[in-house]
Amino acid sequence: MEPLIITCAITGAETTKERQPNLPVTPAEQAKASQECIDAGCSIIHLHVREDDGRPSQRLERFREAIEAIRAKAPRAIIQISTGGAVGESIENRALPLDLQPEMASLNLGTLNFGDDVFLNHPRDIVGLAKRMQDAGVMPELEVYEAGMLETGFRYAKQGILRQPMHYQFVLGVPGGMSGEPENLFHMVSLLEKLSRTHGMKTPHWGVAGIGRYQLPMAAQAILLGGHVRVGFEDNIFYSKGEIAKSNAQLVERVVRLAKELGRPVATPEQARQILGLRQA
Ligand code: KMH
Ligand code: ZN
Repeated sequence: MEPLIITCAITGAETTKERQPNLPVTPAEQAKASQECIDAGCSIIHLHVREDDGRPSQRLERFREAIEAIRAKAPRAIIQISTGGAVGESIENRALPLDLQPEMASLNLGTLNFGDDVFLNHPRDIVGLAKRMQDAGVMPELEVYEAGMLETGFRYAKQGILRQPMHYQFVLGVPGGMSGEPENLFHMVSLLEKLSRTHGMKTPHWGVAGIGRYQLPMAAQAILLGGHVRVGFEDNIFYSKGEIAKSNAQLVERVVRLAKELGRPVATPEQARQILGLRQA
């Protein structure tokens, strides 16, 4: 099986220091967390930034500071900026960090209820972001929260809006999207394989981000099914039920141990770049 690519979503836009005191918020904290994660076996840092008071931000300068700090401490890391931002952020602001030409960026393929909010992704905006990414050589990671969004990716690939092979992230467990039950992951994986055959397209790479209590079981299942894994405080703040995780790296370390036990090699950042076909930043 392909080496396992581990992504860590170290900060997110919703998690607070009140709920997770070890959340990295400043560029220095994010750089330290990234270094620990990369040392532990992670390849990709999914990056949201915050202002010093913890508010989610899409400010270009803040992304620049965070990326520079991460590159100084963890030069091998693949940095994937978020174009999702926080719920309610304008699409203009969400696109801003693309100006920094990161190796990867998230691209959300549809609108959904996101807890008590609505996470809006107008088709016009999705296509606009996809074109900007393609022009800048930024590899999109396709964030999908339900099966219709997966099918949307294939539609865009047929139209040439997305390049092949695509790279999907199944985000399972957001209240409003598909949950992290095994049936849902199996459905996503088998649909992805079927659509690839039907359309004669290259089979996309895929990973799964289980939200909250789904993080660990989704990781274990992805290791066995040949997918990739995302962990981190954006999606889950606990190590086990009622026990707050000490660091993002602690969550990465567990996935590395699981992969070793199950006989799946873990990708280095260099291998991850090759598997996903990234251009070097
Ligand atoms: N904060 C969520 C509303 C992404 O990074 O692209 C969206 C999100 C997805 O986190
Ligand atoms: Zn995110």
